[in-house]
Amino acid sequence: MKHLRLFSPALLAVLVAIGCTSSKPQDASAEADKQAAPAAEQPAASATSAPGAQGSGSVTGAVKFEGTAPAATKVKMNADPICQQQHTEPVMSEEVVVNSNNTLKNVFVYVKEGVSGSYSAPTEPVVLAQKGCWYLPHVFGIQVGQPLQIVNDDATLHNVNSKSKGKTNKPFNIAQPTKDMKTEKKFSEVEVLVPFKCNVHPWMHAFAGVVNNPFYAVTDDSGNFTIKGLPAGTYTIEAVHEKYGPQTQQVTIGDGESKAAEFTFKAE
Ligand SMILES: [Cu+2]
Repeated sequence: MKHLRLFSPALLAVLVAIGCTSSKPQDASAEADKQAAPAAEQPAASATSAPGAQGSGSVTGAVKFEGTAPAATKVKMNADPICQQQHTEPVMSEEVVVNSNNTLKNVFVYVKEGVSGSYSAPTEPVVLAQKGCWYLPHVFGIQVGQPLQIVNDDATLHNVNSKSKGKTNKPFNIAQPTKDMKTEKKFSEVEVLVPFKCNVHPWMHAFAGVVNNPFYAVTDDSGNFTIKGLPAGTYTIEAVHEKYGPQTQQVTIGDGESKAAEFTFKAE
């Protein structure tokens, strides 16, 4: 037990809480993951479903923000010097990021209804980095069955705690004690949004929009989003924000047509 002295009492408490006192990655829900694995290998739609079409329509728009944005809070990382020393500039909370043009960043926008056919998951992984004790990206989309590669870019322990509430998506809780450690996960069903947090650094939060088609986007520094490649049809578009929740609207697009959609979230 001598090596345990290397850890601070806080880290030790976390390690004990997640059942990890070795230098190897541990998965507190490994057994649950094993059971869920067959489901994760299945495509989103049943095998009898026809392949989904690629079209040339698009939905482009912005997510506006009305009212006074909550004051951004400065993140204190002094609990872990390895985190703190990687930042020369102040790090601000990303829970609500209002852009200079009064739009909202990090809103997950996707086609909730109206897509037919099944879309196979890309084999290319989505990468969730932990760099400077910060998740990059903060909000991201991923398809059912697509690999999620979780990477530790820091020379400190991170714990990745997924709080999935799905029927077949299992929450997972993994420790990545060393730099460059990688863990791959998959989701087996649509779930928007799946939160992630780090038990060691409680300021670390990320959110995944798990969908079963490639028609999604995340709003950028100007609050804009574009969803391309849609076949002609009538779709329910949903915009989801981690604090302000979901909003939906219907859009009908013809072949090759580009339609605008605008959402407005209001300060609480
Ligand atoms: Cu961490």
